[in-house]
Amino acid sequence: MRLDVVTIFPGYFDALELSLLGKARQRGLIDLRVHDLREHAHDRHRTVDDTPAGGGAGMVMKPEPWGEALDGILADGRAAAGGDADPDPLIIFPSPAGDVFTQSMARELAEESHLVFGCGRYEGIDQRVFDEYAARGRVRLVSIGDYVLNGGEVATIAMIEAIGRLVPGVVGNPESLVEESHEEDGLLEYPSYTKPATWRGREVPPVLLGGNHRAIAEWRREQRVERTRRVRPDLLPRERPARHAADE
Ligand code: 6GU
Repeated sequence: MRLDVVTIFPGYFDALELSLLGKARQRGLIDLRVHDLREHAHDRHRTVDDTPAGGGAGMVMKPEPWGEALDGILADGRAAAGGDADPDPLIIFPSPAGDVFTQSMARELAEESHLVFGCGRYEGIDQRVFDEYAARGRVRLVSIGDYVLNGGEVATIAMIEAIGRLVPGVVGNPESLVEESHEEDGLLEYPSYTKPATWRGREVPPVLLGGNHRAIAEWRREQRVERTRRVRPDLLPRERPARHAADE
């Protein structure tokens, strides 16, 4: 999978040299390229922002550096595909105004061969950049949740980690992918324990030490349902609405 990121802070993405994703890059499973937007600003101060048309607070990212950066990546993607059926890359702009990123979206995006992330800062990117690339190909605005970040970088790292680990071969034991929160049946994970059997007077639940695999599986299932009911009831399959006493 090829991933391109456009940002004014390439340093954020050093984190993706670590751990599982870093190894996947070394093994050639993930080809991640980080581009500094300022390389495409040609004035003396390498300006990427300007005041908003119509006035107002904050600054807006200028369209020209974005156009040059994205055109370069798209052209390079076509050249790398060598004239083959080049699947049109999907351009993602992290934005609190986008569709909410979920595990199901991560699964969908993991099927793509080329994703481009455009990380905005300040009050956002000139709208014509979205309009231009949406007219020429596929563009999505994606939010990682209902809170405000200073820019798209941290959101992009979160998305790349969630998507990257679903790329075949990235996670060594594919079984570890299915038993997780938000996978399989949409329930949260069960609590995990290891040795010692007693720590600061706290015991590992005896069922886990009893060797009865059926009982362990049942206990884990109960824990998942109970935990989900307690912290994320919105994730539970819809139960029939409780009948009012007056209906009896
Ligand atoms: Cl994708 N970007 C920004 N700036 N803030 C966010 C976000 C994205 N998702 C949630 N908050």
